[in-house]
Amino acid sequence: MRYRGREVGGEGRVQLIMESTLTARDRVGVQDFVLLENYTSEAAFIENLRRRFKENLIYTYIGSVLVSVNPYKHLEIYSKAHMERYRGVSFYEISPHIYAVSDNTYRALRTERKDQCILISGESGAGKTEASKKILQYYSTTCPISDNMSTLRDRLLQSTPVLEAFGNAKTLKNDNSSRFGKYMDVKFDFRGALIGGHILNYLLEKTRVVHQNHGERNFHIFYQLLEGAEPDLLTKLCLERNALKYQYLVKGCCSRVSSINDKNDWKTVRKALEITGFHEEEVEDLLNVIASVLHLGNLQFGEGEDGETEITTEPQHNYLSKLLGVDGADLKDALTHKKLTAKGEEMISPLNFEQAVAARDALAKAVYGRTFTWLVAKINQSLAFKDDMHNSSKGSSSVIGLLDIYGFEVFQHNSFEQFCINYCNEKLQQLFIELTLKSEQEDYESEGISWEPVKYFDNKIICDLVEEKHKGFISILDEECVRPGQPSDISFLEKLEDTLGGHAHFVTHKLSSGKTRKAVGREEFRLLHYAGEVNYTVSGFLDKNNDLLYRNLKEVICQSDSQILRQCFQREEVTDQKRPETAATQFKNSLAKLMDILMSKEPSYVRCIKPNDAKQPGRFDEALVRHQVKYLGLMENLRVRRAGFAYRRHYQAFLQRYKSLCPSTWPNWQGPLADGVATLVQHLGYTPEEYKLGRTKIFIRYPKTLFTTEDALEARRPSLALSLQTSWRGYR
Ligand code: AD9
Ligand code: MG
Repeated sequence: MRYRGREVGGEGRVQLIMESTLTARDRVGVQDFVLLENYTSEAAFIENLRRRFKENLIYTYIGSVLVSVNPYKHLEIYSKAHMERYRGVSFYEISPHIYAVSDNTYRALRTERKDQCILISGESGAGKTEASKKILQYYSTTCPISDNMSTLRDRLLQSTPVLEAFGNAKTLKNDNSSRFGKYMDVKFDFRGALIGGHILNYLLEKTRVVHQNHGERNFHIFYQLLEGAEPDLLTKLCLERNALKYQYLVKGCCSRVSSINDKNDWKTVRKALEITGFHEEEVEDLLNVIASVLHLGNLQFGEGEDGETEITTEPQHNYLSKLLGVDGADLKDALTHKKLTAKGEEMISPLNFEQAVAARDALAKAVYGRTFTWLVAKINQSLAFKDDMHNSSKGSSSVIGLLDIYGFEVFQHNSFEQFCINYCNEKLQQLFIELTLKSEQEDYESEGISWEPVKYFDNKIICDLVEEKHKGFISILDEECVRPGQPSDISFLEKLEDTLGGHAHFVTHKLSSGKTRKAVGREEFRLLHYAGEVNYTVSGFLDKNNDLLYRNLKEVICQSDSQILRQCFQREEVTDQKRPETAATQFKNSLAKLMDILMSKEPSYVRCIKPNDAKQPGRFDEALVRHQVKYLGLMENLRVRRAGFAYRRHYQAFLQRYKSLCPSTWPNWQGPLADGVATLVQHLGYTPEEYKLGRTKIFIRYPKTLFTTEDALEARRPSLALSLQTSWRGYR
């Protein structure tokens, strides 16, 4: 086999040649699962992954899908020299890499002039965020940059540490777990130069601000601030350096993590804030808000002489009103009373102890959550494409979208947050099915190509269970939240049982016979997700879905001196009598919009696999990997890929590109396009086994066939072939 394209040199070429010899193949496996002899065997699939993993070859293809196994150690494969090796080189000419996917997507954007997206999926800790960072680094380093956007490169890269500081945390699954979903558009002008970026963020796990499970931490920024800030700054924020002093930081009993250096990370984040365009006053304002959350956590309540709840920690209250920039007496009132409107009249009623604690926590969550959204908006301003400066490229920009969401997760106790995260993963899996397994097979059908269908599990049934109108999980939850009377988490569970009782993927204690193996507690329900069974504790679902913040607390914060808080809490919200959308419905709607965005683009996939639960290098837990291979549908993916055709093109495009290789089609073919393509491939010597002609497209079975044709084109017209390097995508 001859390898075409630019000189890849160095390790890339050596490895490629090694991989093509039999002994090396025995040792390092095959770089594309399509080449596996026993491709229907799951054991052979896993053995191939294992061999490669042991040799530090963490990337393998299934056609154009990249499978990535987390090495849990630094590998010397991400240098600038490595990036250079992948530039302009087709998929199959060089070892699999995240840079190959990045480059291929970029070239597809340029040659096909269609927006692209890269969807990164896998469970918590599988390496999604790291993969998305590598892609961003690749574009920032290798793509040209628009003249008057010279700082964009740094701003794009530095947006990551900022968002990770505020939106990531240590969980039991991952020391740097994303607790928000992130979709980022990287924008290019018509010449392929970087011109900007835009981030959409999805549902931050706000509960973490006030509570962490054992072995977990709050968001990184709190610890970074306490460890890294200069003494003067801490004094100004009325903080002590010791994280153990803060109630919101001690719930998980794990303020220090061996893999994390909070002090260094603080320096990185401070610098990153500067680079991404935050002014000194804004940073000051931001840190005031962060510190005020910590003081809120230390605010305590007791019973006053009149029997009413009152704040018993006066110093904390003073710090708080100073840092929030609000009137102390108003804040005190709002934390211990609620304002109700009954029959057009306003009434003030005192909160009992539990209600005051809940109001305090709700304020902490709202302040933090909205500040996070503000942060994303600020970063977007700094990455914004300045349209007026770029009149020449107006209207002709294109984007590559990067999706890095929170991965599927199952803990000992799972609540509303895990429900949302896992639902989000269901949606992403559904998209994968729609766009690969299903559409691939539909394409054969509509083109009239004979085809042995591949069976796969379609998780649409679970998506419907969650989101169907009126009888889906979220509808039932929303209805229970507004029901008059005394709705509770338990009454919600009963409603679920009544409505979803017969569903194959829903189980409760009462309904548990035969559907699952593990027991379901009386206050739990179980969803049989595509990625595994998860028991959810129903407690807290109603409150978290309502996400209620008393109106009088909002009123106080609206009047804050803080610019950030005034932008986050606006007057209209207090006066608006309309009931806001519940958290689950907002999330559902934002995911639906996200799916539309992704569907409008040409997708590429990175499927991340976690090799062990201990976060350790070198350990490959076969059972764990097998489970992921199963639920990610990788075997089905491979079967569809193997049984089918690696490449397809509309007749017009195929003929246009290769017509110069055949005297009968050059310079112009006059007859029907299908006949022209048939004449061309006959001249090129394609065997019937190698290709099929559909209604509108030619289907080519093996990459080799196309490589040979590309080689012929290159030999004939070297300059043209290089400039038009085919974007080599299996699922096109
Ligand atoms: V979660 O759903 O946000 O909880 P991710 O994003 O899938 O999860 P992440 O990318 O954060 O996982 O990876 C977890 C850890 O694995 C990282 O902090 C690294 O320590 C490690 N990792 C992941 N990918 C790589 C890699 N390519 N090289 C080295 C890696 N280490
Ligand atoms: Mg992540």
